[in-house]
Amino acid sequence: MTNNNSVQVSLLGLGAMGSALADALVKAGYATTVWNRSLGKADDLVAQGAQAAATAGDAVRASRLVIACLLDHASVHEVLDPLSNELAGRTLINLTTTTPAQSRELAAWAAHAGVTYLDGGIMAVPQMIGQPGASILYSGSADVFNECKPLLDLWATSTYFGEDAGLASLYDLALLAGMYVMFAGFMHGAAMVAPAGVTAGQFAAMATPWLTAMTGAFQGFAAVIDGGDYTVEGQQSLEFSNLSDLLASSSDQGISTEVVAMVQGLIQRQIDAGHGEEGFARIIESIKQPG
Ligand code: FVH
Repeated sequence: MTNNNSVQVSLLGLGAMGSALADALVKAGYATTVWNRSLGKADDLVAQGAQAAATAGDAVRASRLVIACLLDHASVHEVLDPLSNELAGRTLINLTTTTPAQSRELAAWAAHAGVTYLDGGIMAVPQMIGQPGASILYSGSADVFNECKPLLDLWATSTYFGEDAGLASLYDLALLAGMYVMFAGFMHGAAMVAPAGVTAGQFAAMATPWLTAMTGAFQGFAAVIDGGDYTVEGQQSLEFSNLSDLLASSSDQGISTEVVAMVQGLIQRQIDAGHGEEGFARIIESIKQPG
C-alpha cells in the first residue's frame, strides 16, 4: 500500500464500474468514502478500509475530491442537483457515460455551482481497471487533470483532450462507433461462411490476424483525409472498391446484405458525384454529408 492516506476521495455509485474504481483507490491507500443508492454494495470495500457514507451528501462533505460513476446523465443530476451548495468549492470528476452535449451541460452546471469539473470516458470493462490496456479519456479542467493524474493513473492510461468538457465523451463514442461497425463486419463474415459449415470460431481464427493487419491502413487513410486530396497516387480507387461480388455472394449464402450494402452505398454516392477515380478514403465525405 502506498502512502496516500492523507488524500480524501469520495466516490458516488458502486455499480460494477464504480466498485472497481473504488477498490483501486482503497488498495492504493487513499482515504476513500463511498456511497451507493441501494445498501449492501459498500460492504466489501468497507472490509478493506473504505468509509461508507449514509447519504450522498455525507459522501460529498467528506472529501474535496468527489468522483461520480453512476448509470447515466439523469442519475448524475438526480444525485447532485440537491447537493450543489455542498459541492461548491470542491472538485467533481464525472466518469458516468454521457453524450458530449450532456458532458458540456454538466460542466456548465458545475461552473454555475462553483464546482471545478473534469469529465471522463472509460474505455475499459470493470475487470480491466488497474490492468494494462485500460484507458480513460478526460476533458474539462486541465488543473484537475494535472493535480489528480497520480490517482487517475491507478485506474488506467489517462489521456487529456482539452478544456472542452465534451471532448472526452466525443472520443469515447467515436471509438465505440468504430468498434461496433467492425464487430458488425466480423458478424457478417461469420454469417457468410456459416452455411458452408464453418464455425464462428474457425472464422475468428482467420479474421483476427486479417483485421488486425488491416488496421495498419488507418494512418494512410488519415494522411489522405487530413491532406484533403483524395487523388493522391497509390490509393485503391472507389471504382476498384466495388463490393458487388460481396453482395452477390452474401445473397447466394442466403444472408442479409445490409452491412455490406451500407458500405457500398457510401462508395456509390461518391462515384455518382464524379469521384470514382479517387481513393477509398473519400467515403468519409459521404459520412460527413448525410445523403
Ligand atoms: N460496466 C462497463 O463495462 C462499462 C464500461 C464503460 C463505462 N461504463 C459506464 O460507467 C457507468 C457506471 O457503469 P456500471 O457498470 O457501474 O453500471 P451499473 O453496474 O449498472 O451501476 C449503476 C450505478 O448507478 C446507480 N444509479 C442508477 N440510477 C441511480 C439513481 N437514479 N440515483 C442514484 N444512483 C443511481 C446504481 O445504484 P443502485 O442501482 O446500485 O442503487 C449503481 O451504483 C455507466 O455510465 C456506464 O455506461 C461502464
